[in-house]
Amino acid sequence: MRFASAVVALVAAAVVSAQNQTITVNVGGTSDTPGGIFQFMPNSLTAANGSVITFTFSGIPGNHSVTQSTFAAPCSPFQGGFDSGWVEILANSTTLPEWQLTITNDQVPIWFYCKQKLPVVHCNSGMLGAINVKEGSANNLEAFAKAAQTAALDMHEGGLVGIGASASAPPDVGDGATLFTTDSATAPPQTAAPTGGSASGGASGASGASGGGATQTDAPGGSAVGLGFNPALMVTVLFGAVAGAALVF
Ligand SMILES: *[C@@H]1O[C@H](CO)[C@@H](O)[C@H](O)[C@H]1NC(C)=O
Ligand SMILES: *[C@@H]1O[C@H](CO)[C@@H](O)[C@H](O)[C@H]1NC(C)=O
Ligand SMILES: *[C@@H]1O[C@H](CO)[C@@H](O)[C@H](O)[C@H]1NC(C)=O
Ligand SMILES: *[C@@H]1O[C@H](CO)[C@@H](O)[C@H](O)[C@H]1NC(C)=O
Ligand SMILES: [Cu+2]
Repeated sequence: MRFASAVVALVAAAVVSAQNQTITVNVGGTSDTPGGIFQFMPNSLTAANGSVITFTFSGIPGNHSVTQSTFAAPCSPFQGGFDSGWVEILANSTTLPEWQLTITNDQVPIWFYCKQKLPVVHCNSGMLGAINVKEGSANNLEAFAKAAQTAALDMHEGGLVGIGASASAPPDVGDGATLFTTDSATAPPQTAAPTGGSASGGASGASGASGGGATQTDAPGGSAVGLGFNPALMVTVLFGAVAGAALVF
């Protein structure tokens, strides 16, 4: 049932077009959002060279990324692909961090996903999208989404410059959010440096404000928070959820 509704949601997704326009994609929903937390809205776009896509991290609370993949490996980074890093937004945040991506080659399809793994792999849950998919191609969003449901997650870092699209700066997180460029929750060993990520130094350099995350020692523990948060923050998040529910009911 869950599978069927996910596919229906993808088929029904709006296709947004732009020529030298600024288009906005919302990154992450809330539990009230139709389609849920784990999605990009819209998830299918057409954008010509020079168009700027503004990814607005709209899922509050949330902890999401915009990471380029290939069609063939939906939940793994494209070597030399773009990567926003994880943008963590706490329940009490009132700011919506943004990240601008400019289309540099509208002739290549661009596939992207969220590389958050807690409490479930967001990519497996449908948090993915596509730009400039060729009409009629078998390599379409529906096929990509289907493959993503069982694809292995790879959280290696990309850079600012991607294939077919590039950013000139990391996400602007302001005061209300934190940018993570490595996964401090489990501190996985870096087995290999990503190759071809020519601007990754710039992205890493901007992560200075996120050092607090490195002090976290909790095991991920498969928490049910639903937003990629550590157990240490569950209390805050649950409290917020209860408070929110109290307002609704
Ligand atoms: C539109 O995009 C093209 C391709 O990048 C660029 O050459 C042109 O200057 C842009 N036009 C405007 C008005 O921004
Ligand atoms: C938001 O919550 C965090 C974590 O509980 C806290 O550290 C921060 O001070 C709060 N910020 C505001 C503006 O209330
Ligand atoms: C967009 O830019 C790429 C890279 O320069 C180029 O190959 C492509 O033809 C351009 N698209 C159009 C419609 O001109
Ligand atoms: C957000 O995700 C990053 C990457 O997984 C992680 O390092 C960080 O601890 C997460 N933030 C919270 C509050 O769990
Ligand atoms: Cu996500």
